[in-house]
Amino acid sequence: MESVTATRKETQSQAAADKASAGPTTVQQETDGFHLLIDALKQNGIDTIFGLPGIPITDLTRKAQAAGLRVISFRHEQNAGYAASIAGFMTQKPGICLTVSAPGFLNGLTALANATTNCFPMILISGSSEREIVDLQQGDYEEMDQLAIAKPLAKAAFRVLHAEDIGIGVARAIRAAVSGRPGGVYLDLPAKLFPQAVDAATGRNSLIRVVDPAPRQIPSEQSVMRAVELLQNAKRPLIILGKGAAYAQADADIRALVEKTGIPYLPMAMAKGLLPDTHDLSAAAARSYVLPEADVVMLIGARLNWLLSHGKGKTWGGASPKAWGGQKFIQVDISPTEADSNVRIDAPVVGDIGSCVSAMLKAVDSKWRKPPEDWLTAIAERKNKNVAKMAETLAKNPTPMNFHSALAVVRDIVKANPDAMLVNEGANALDFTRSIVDMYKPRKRLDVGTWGVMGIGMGFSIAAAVVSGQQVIAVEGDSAFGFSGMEVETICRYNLPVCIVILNNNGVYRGDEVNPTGGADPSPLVFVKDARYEKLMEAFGGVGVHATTPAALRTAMEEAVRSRRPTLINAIIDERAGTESGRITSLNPTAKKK
Ligand code: OXT
Ligand code: ADP
Ligand code: MG
Repeated sequence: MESVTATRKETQSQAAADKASAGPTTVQQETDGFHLLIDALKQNGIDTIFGLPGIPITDLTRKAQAAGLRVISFRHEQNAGYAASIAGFMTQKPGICLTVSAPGFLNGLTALANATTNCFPMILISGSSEREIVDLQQGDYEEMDQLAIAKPLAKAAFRVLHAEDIGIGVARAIRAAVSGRPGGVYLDLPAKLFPQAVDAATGRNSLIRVVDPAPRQIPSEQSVMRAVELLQNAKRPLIILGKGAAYAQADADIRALVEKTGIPYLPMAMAKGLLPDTHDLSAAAARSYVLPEADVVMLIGARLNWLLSHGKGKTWGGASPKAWGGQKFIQVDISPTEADSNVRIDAPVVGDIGSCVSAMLKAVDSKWRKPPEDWLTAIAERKNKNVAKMAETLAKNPTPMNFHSALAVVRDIVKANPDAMLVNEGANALDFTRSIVDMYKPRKRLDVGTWGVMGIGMGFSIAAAVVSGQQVIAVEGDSAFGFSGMEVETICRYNLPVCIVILNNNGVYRGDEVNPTGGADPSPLVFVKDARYEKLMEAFGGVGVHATTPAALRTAMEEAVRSRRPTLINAIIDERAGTESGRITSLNPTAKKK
């Protein structure tokens, strides 16, 4: 097949020679680094690049667009990086982020590290400066040894020096990003590589269409039987679904396993909706009851990290912060080294979640006994009590609005639009949304993830809209929004159906703190009071709404969903409504000296 972007070029020396001999013109088919990279990505099903142009990749962005790739151009590389990473999570294909050298590369690097931490497949492709000058530290334009810097933060890092090796470089990057435990990969492309000419046929032949980039990893039969036996003999079993389970796209089998075994489950934040949050077996509203009470816990694509209190301590019924609670654990994970990282894993099941869950389903036969009724009843009691308490709080209509009264509206809008993507960041804005807004379908909730990182908001929203084509609702703390707020211009430029709801309480956690010295500077935790964030959206042609009541918020959200226009709703929340760090106040070190 002819390379779609191969250049037909008459070499200068050949042309000169032909002229001199006045003989017939010899034409040679050539391609170059620019086109080989584009062809390599296209051959591997990559259809979108998230990036920011400049030396040495400006022309690459133009040529990629000309070759039919979608190039989404951002205002800051960090947001392009977050977009790429979440596109990877949504599609199981590595999301591509393209940046310039040194500062652009560093701007993208936080997102790459975050992708690796969260097990999202992405490839950060950065142009870099001249190797011989960089290596002798002679002060090149944007000089930096980017490969060395990326290595400890990426799952893998590669550099390509010759255009003929681009195919191999891209293939290696794709395999590294998506096989086994997914992660972030860095691909370093020095400026000189792009214009390197290569004979078109040689170039074509150097490209690789990666076959089976994320091969299934079948668990051993013994590990499956060990796990199923442990579950069957449990008196108080619990399943915890993590974002690895959401990533695996084994939705029907996961649901069947929960329903066939009849075991209650707890979804981690980004696994919400894997089964509808309204499912009878969801124990989300009884979290603090089920964790210490369960006797056998099966983790599917979830790590026993800080979000699960490392599997020990009070949360799990342990007597002291380091004490184990006595549960037995089953861990289904693709990484063989994850087991025993925090507490003993009695039954590791190592493999891809699709294969593991389907093997377990086969092992759960007609003789399967559902969990004891008293366990299910005890959970239902806790759950109903919490749900009723929540319903009471949500029904209140205080002035000014608080998180609950605003989120009651978001909850209704999401319920009415279950295909909408929900992006969520902040502290209180995050934690309240997680427990109030039910999700109904898999991979619809995208949030701060393993690092609790602020700044994912607009990047995730843009990728969610571009990849899914669905309406996006971004529920943002006012501080959280500030990290990526300038991307509202990007949202307007590409006319994306993104509705941003800022839960604006005038600050980080709360807006009512004051400078203890009585000085003129404000507290480090507060912002300009009554800031009119909606005007930022209006500046670029989108819809801005200032909403001070749940009714106004509802009308604005309904209109945003109906029109699919870029919309920013500045929802004014009582500045005294939040708590320090939301639900994770206990992680704040407290000073010994008062
Ligand atoms: O069982 P109990 O009784 O305990 O009740 C639980 C459930 O059973 C119940 N529940 C329900 N009840 C009724 N109905 C339903 N449906 C229901 N569902 C659940 O509700 C409770 C709570 O349930 P949950 O949430 O499941 O349980 P819990 O105990 O909270 O779970 C524990 C965790 C750890 C799993 C959970 O809390 C969690 O996932 N937390 C994530 C926390 C997180 O990541 N936070 C973000 C980071 S905070 C901080 O770092 C911030 N910074 C610093 C910063 C960061 N992060 N990044 C960068 C780059 N720079 C700086 C900053 C600057 S946040 C922040 C900005 C904050 O200001 P904003 O203005 O943006 O935000 P506001 O705070 O709004 O002002
Ligand atoms: P959460 O934050 O939701 O608890 P984590 O990010 O801690 O989830 O855990 C995700 C886990 O899922 C990781 O340990 C990762 O190795 C695993 N994982 C990711 N994809 C797959 C897959 N396809 N099959 C099996 N395990 C996977
Ligand atoms: Mg706030």
